[in-house]
Amino acid sequence: MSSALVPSGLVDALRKARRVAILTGAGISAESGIPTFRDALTGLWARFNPEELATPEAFQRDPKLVWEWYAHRRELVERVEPNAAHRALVTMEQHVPKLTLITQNVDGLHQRAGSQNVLELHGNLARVRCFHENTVIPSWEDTGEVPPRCPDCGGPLRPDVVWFGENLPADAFEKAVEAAAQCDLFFSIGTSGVVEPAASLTRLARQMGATVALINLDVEPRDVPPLYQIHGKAGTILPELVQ
Ligand code: BV8
Repeated sequence: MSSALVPSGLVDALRKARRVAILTGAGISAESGIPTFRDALTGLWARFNPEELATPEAFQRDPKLVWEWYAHRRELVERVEPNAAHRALVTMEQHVPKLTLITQNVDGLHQRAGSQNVLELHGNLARVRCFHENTVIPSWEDTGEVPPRCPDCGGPLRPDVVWFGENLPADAFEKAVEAAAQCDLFFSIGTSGVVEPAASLTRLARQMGATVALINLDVEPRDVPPLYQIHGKAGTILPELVQ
């Protein structure tokens, strides 16, 4: 059933869709209390530009600062819960024959909400890996050093996220490209579409003839298929869409 928030054409497209692909960004976690990348980070980190901290060069220049930035974000993520938008995508996944959830977020909230088929294009800040060997390190001795040392090679540990200038995990991105190219219906939810190559997935879906729906706070409303632009909060719109 359509509502004032969701165009009836999009409700129909979702009902008929065989394959749905979804790209999410920081905006879908905003209502859980996690600042988006583009918002000035609050408090201690407000003076840093994320794009300057989220790089291998920043880590090599000041590993302690970068490690502590991620430790701060990890603690924040541990304190918050998935929101109604994350939960609505779990409901959608249960009713669509094939749904691929591609996220740029590193907060793990889609998995905590219960989404099963999640592709993490930019890693996950709950995981840690060796800076030299790139192996994921499940646990390490807390010697008080910041960043902690790799138990295998003694080098520094780093968050298991993709920094600017680093390649995306090839398997995840290949699957994301395949899902975007083959879907009937593509959602871009809570992303400014600035960061590549993630942003290219929305363009690919459109080029391949999918119906595309953008859900964001900074889009002009549009409901002319095959492109829908829905202005508003993901936590309000998505539950309406899947009800
Ligand atoms: C790559 C993990 C190949 C870390 C992230 C020069 C040299 C090298 C590369 C480049 C270069 N120039 C450009 C590039 C490409 C670069 C890039 O895209 N740069 C940008 C700045 C232009 N990309 C890369 O480097 C990628 N790798 O290209 O490899 C390569 C390799 C070597 C050399 C050349 C090429 C790697 C990119 C991954 C970076 N890592 N995250 C961490 O998190 O710390 S990206 C990070 O920023 C996030 O993961 C996310 O992807 C991105 C933030 O974007 P959004 O999620 O969209 O968030 P944003 O705040 O921007 O927007 C939020 C939106 O939500 C807003 O529109 C808002 O209106 C909306 N919103 C808010 N609230 C709500 C809402 N909507 C709905 N409801 C709400 N309630």
